[in-house]
Amino acid sequence: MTQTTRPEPGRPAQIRDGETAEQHAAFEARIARGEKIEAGDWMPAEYRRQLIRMISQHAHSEVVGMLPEGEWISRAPSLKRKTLLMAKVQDVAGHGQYLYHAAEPLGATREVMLAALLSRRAKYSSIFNYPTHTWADVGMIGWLVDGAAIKNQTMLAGCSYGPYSRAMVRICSEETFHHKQGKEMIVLYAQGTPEQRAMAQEALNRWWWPSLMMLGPHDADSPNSGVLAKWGVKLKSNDAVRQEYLDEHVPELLEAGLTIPDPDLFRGEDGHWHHGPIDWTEFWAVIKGEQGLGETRLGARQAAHDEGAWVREAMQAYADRERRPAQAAD
Ligand code: FAQ
Repeated sequence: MTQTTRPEPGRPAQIRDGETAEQHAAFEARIARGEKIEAGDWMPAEYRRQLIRMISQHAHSEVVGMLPEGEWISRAPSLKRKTLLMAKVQDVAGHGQYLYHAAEPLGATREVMLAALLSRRAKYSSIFNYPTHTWADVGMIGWLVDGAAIKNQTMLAGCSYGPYSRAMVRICSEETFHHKQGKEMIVLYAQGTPEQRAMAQEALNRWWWPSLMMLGPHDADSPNSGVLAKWGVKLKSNDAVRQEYLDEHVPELLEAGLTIPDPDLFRGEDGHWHHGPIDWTEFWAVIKGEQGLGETRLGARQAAHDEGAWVREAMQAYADRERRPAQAAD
């Protein structure tokens, strides 16, 4: 859809063939005034490309994100926990829908986006390639993963692209419920029997570092951040969001009586919590599917896609019939 052109000297790389500096200036003035950009408005090709990349990857993350917790629906320890988890997983399916809808008017069809996921050309969040070993992982995903997602998405709710921003408002309000149910569960286990305490601590040991990684590489290693910040999509950097996540979650986890598995963690004189070095080798290996459950997750998505073929065919047949001009009864 977009063409990569060699930038002329003095011409910003984001101005593509067929676009003018005046169009860019008018577009950036709209963003500076706090206006939302809607799907039918003029936008730079690079803004469109970045939004499709980011929103489709976000949608894929929601869809793949149903798998680690979905595995536990049939093994939930009580009716209450089962109904909460079913509601959460259904919400997450809905989040995927809102997000695909936000990307579609930009020119990305659902078929193309799903094909990119299934052929491993599109990414989805690294966090969902980690396994869920015990029921406490379900609680820890709610507390940490939804907690990190909310920090990132509250920021994105203010982004310049209207459909994404509005989807984020609704998604964040639902995720706040997911976050609370996870935290409530882990706090209970952390104060429970020795077995429950051990289960909660082991889950924290597994999810702590991946939850820090899911907010993206350090700012110096984040190639997309510059243009996304310039055009009002990312209002905070990866490290700034990670800092907010840390400052909220570290005191709460400690208060729950849990030990954070980072010997270098400390609270600085600046009042902020600072973590030790993150293993970015693991992060990239997990994203590439060289480590973790990437193949298992995509295998499950492929199977669901294949098994759903008859539903897509039936819907297409219905849509075709509805589009046909009314025929005479005879
Ligand atoms: N995993 O230049 P940056 C959830 C890639 S939703 C995989 O910093 P950017 C709900 C990145 O794509 C969780 N890849 O990239 C839930 C780029 O590669 P590319 C998902 C990652 O876009 C909870 C490269 O690294 N949330 O959890 C990751 O400026 C519980 C360089 O990075 C969203 O998608 C990663 N973690 O910043 C569901 C939010 N991080 O594409 C179920 C929207 C980076 O150039 C249960 N997305 N990469 O080939 C964003 O805010 C941004 O895309 C970031 C990354 C912040 C994730």
